[in-house]
Amino acid sequence: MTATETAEDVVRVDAVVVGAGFAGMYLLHKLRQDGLSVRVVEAGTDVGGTWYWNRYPGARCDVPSMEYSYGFDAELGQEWEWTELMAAQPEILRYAQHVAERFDLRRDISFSTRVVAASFDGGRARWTVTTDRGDRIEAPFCIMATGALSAANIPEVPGLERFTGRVLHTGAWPKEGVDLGCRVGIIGTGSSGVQAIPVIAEQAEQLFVFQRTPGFTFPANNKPLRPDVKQAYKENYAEVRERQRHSSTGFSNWSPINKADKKAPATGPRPPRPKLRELDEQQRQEAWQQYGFGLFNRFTDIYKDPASNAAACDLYAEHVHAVVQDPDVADALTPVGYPVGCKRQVLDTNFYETFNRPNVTLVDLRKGAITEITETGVQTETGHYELDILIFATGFDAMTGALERIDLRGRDGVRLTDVWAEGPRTYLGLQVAGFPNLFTVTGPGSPSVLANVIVAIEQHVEWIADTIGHLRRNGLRTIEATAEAAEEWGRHVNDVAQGTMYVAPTCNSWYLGANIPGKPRMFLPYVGGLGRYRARCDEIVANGYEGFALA
Ligand code: N01
Repeated sequence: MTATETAEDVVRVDAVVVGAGFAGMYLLHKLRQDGLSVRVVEAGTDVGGTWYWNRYPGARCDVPSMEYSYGFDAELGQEWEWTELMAAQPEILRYAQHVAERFDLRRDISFSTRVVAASFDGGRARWTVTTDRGDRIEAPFCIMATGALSAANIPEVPGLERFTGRVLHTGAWPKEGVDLGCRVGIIGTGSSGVQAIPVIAEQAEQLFVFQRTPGFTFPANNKPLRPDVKQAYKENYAEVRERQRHSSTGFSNWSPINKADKKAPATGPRPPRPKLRELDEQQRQEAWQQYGFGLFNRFTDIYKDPASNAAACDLYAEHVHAVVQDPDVADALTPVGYPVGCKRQVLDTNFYETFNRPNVTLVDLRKGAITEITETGVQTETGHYELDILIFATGFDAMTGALERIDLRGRDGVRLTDVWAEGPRTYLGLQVAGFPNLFTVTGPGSPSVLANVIVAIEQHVEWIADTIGHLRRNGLRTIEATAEAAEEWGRHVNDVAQGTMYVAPTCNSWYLGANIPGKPRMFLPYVGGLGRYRARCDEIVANGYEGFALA
């Protein structure tokens, strides 16, 4: 089927998809395969989503490439050649472009076009999507593949408009690249900042790092992908993908080492693993010597037991001081006052070492906050820093921002921003009560950002496509989450997060919406695990779409 264009320039299709990142691309392919006409609207000039926008120096993935890739097409898995254990942004973008070509996706994508509004007409059971170019697209189904980390957050700092230098955000990096051989300032030391800082430091005349909260970051240990490892994966891809789908985090935990080389499993009950807090000082130091940062994976009590967590934080602080030569800078880089495991794990390459360079200055905003941006730089309570380029590595209005920036109206014109005024409520992260036939991929309340996101995306896309297929086959026009089911799911999302470091009282993270002033504090993703979530979604279907109203 093809899209129909009418005299009033309304494009009519079976489904409209917002966003051409990994979710939007697979949705287009899958729904097309199911015989639907689809129109995808994308703000960028090409596919790739996150990997299109985040081109900052040093941007790369922290999930192994062999598993951070689509699993829906076996041939695609065989033909694509990753070069590194964890791929850099240009390679992931090339992969997305390859997928677009392989499945002929671009012909149904409107690029350089941003969706500004979408509203539901209950009488006709149709969504109308409006873009910044004045296009109107009508479809019974509207799917928001807008990404969980795509609405860039630029904090309101007085005077920003006066700055005569260049202002950039890591999440909207210019395609043509940037000459950084000058005085550069960067605000933010989350995943993006930690990746960018060592690479920018090599190019900049001077780099000023404005840090508000020091984070925990672990060495990425990235390396070229060994041909035999790649081969082993490819030979076993069906098993790897299956294990990914049913795991709690979207990782297969499959080892490319020949099973025959592995030791036979020990028989009898396993001795209990010691807890970090049970080790005395000497044993703790020995554990550090033996495992290094691996210790944080080995002693999982760190993430549940505050005493173990405090012991791990002490060890971490010692490491920072061992690497960073200036003790004052090391102090400033040491996280204090919140537990490890509260914020998203960060992986780095030479982050701490970078602060030993003569052209790098750490500005500790805990000693004096930014008061304003001037014509020539950044003014803090402790000094003025002259800059040519100011980079915001200040993250995103995560999980809800991209949806709330669109004027989204459901049944009877109700606005999403009103419904979510006290915090987002969804059923499974897939639907919002009052918004029939609107689906969100990796929405709040889904495992998404706590899992290998491509695996999470594939589960959502397949569930949505199967649901649309079910409606069409059965002559049903609408599906809508009930308010009760959404409430119940919200309670469950909150309940499973309790007792984890993510919601510790001293924790502030984008998972909790704490990075955006005024955003309701609520744990946004589902921490119950992707495998369990998948099983629940399947069970709901088996029970006749329990919690949804079909009409
Ligand atoms: O954003 P962040 P990010 N004044 O929100 C600081 C994914 N990702 O873009 O902690 C001064 O984590 C803020 O300070 P504080 C990944 O899921 C993945 O780095 O709020 N500072 C913090 O230091 C990640 O978690 C990859 O006090 C301000 C920083 O800005 C997510 O994206 C790579 C400030 C923001 O850190 C977001 O990461 C990159 C202000 N007003 C990203 N406002 C990989 O795959 C904010 N900050 C490896």
